Amino acid sequence: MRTQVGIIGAGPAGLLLSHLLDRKGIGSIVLEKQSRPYVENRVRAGVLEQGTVNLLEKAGLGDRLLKEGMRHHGFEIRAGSESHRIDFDALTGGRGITVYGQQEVVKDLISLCEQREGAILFDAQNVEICGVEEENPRIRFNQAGEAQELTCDWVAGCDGFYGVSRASIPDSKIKSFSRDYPFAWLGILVEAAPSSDELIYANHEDGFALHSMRSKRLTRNYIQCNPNDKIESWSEDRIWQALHDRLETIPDWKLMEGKILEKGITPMRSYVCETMNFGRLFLAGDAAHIVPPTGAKGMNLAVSDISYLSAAFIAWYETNTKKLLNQYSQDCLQHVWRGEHFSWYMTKLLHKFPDSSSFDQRLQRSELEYLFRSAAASKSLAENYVGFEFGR
Ligand code: FAS
Ligand code: PHB
Repeated sequence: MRTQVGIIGAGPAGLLLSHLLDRKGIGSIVLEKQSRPYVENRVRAGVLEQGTVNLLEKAGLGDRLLKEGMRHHGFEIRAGSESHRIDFDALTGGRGITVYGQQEVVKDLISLCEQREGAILFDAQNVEICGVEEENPRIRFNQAGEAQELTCDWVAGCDGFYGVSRASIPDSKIKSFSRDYPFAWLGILVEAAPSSDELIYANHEDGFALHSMRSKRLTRNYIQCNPNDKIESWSEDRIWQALHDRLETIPDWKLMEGKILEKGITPMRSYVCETMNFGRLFLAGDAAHIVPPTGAKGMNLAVSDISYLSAAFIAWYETNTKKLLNQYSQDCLQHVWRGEHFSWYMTKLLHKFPDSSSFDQRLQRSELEYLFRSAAASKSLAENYVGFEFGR
């Protein structure tokens, strides 16, 4: 098999890259180890930054997104008995976020990519990247028990944190930066109407909680839990009790319960791989970096990487220049580190750190008090949350 760009991973990064290249007549094949139903039903991110919405709309993915996506103009932070609204319109001159599940973006991208025969190969097992430093790298894999080999000009590693791409770069060429947090998030998808028009983040003495949503009939709630907790040790009653305790801290507000459709525990870590490219292999999205979801940056950073990588590949094929390819890592990492810092800031601000000293606890309380009374502090948080323009 032969294509111009071999893409590993059919998540938001890999699928968006394939679609953006196709719009410029550049061929690609996406190799995905899971099945199509698995990929389309995996519940993950929920918040699209302004820049992500703009890019998806420009790329012809605006229909369902603008019809079914929920445009939000702010969100609420609760701490103690206080509540503070971050007003995007007043603080960012009208930029905002759109709540639209990551799996909906993935479904939209798959239905577009599937219009191209063979663009995505699901159930591709034992993927192995060979010859990344040669002119034509090859990707070996198994599909339906048959050994296959895909020869390409370039390889895009969009296979997430546990994929094979980053592992294909010699350790000596990688500088890793990481931080593990002493907690995880337990998330539930619930058949219930949202109890608020906007997202509510809560800093509570028992731990963090978040009330989010997916539609007028679906909500997405999270609580901080221990990193080693097993989902089986959290009964539905225990989950709801924690959510009520941590979110119902202001008068006359109740969290609506409903049927739990999905529940899971996600570890919390920050990770950055410097460099994001080696030879003809380019990493994008979670394959190169991970953020704690408190800042709603994960998927948006993946889209940001792809805005740079697609521009670099297009420049190569259209003008035979490598300038954008050569500066790909540098372009992405500046944006990635901004996202890393903001995600760490939001996580530090809103979670209960089991080993925090009384001094640390006073610092956290002072940070919240300052945020609640200072327009400058709220403006800084707002501009980071709605995101900065990225890419080319
Ligand atoms: P992805 O991980 O989405 O996609 C990688 C794809 O590569 C997957 O389909 C995988 O099956 C495939 N793959 C892996 N190894 C392969 C191999 N060897 N061969 C072929 N294919 C391979 N972000 C937020 O902003 N908010 C959230 O609430 C949030 N919740 C999350 C919950 C969970 C459980 C996880 C794991 C992540 C969450 N994230 C969240 C982050 C998430 O949204 C990512 O940032 C986003 O999926 C990044 O997209 P990709 O880089 O495309 O990677
Ligand atoms: C979600 O709706 O899944 C969500 C929203 C905001 C976050 C994290 C997750 O910070």
